[in-house]
Amino acid sequence: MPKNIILLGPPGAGKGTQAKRLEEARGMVQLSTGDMLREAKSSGTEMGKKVAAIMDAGQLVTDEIVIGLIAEKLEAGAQGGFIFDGFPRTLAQADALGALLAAKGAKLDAVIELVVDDAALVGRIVRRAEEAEAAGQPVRRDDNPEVFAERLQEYYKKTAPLLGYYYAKGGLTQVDGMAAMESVADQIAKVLDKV
Ligand code: B4P
Repeated sequence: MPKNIILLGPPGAGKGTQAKRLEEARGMVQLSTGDMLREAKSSGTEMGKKVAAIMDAGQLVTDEIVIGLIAEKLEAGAQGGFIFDGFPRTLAQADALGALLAAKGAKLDAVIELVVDDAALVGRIVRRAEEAEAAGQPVRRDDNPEVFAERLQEYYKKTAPLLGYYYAKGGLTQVDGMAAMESVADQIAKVLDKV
């Protein structure tokens, strides 16, 4: 049975890291709106030009753009189910996702919150930037302490309300995102095995 899940959590919580592991381990399909937007940015499309400055400032891209990207990807379907990584990030996006899934006769099977404290988050982001630089790879323009502070503020203002939204629907499970990556993956596997 395909399982559709959301990975929720602040920037740098490890949503992308865990989504990639789930793709490999379970044949699920990762839908990362962050990756989709970065791809649009680097390919220089009209949409990419529109979103570049917003992302570089650590703010959220408009609901309309992001919901459009997800709606397109859902069309293709996924045998193992979808991992929504970085989506939804607002209540409007959460409502839209519910409607899109319902229109396909599908539903959400789990919403998993990766819980990580703010100090650890900024440490991870700074480390990622340093590692990329040392390896001669491009550094994400939003991976620096100043922009990160804005990303975190956006999270608490616009995304954190989703925790109560999904909790009220009875579908929110917290996992300890401060643990080592392997251990976070084990915790997520246990949640998925139960649904
Ligand atoms: P995203 O790409 O979603 O970026 P993120 O939240 O920073 O990443 P994530 O939580 O996946 O962390 P990761 O695994 O990489 O968003 C970027 C921007 O795109 C947003 O600011 C916004 O502008 C825009 N955007 C995206 N979606 C949107 C939406 N729906 N609506 C509007 N705008 C949207 O991990 C980070 C680091 O931690 C890595 O270096 C990793 O190696 C490390 N790490 C992971 N797990 C660890 C662990 N357990 N222990 C130690 N380190 C760990």
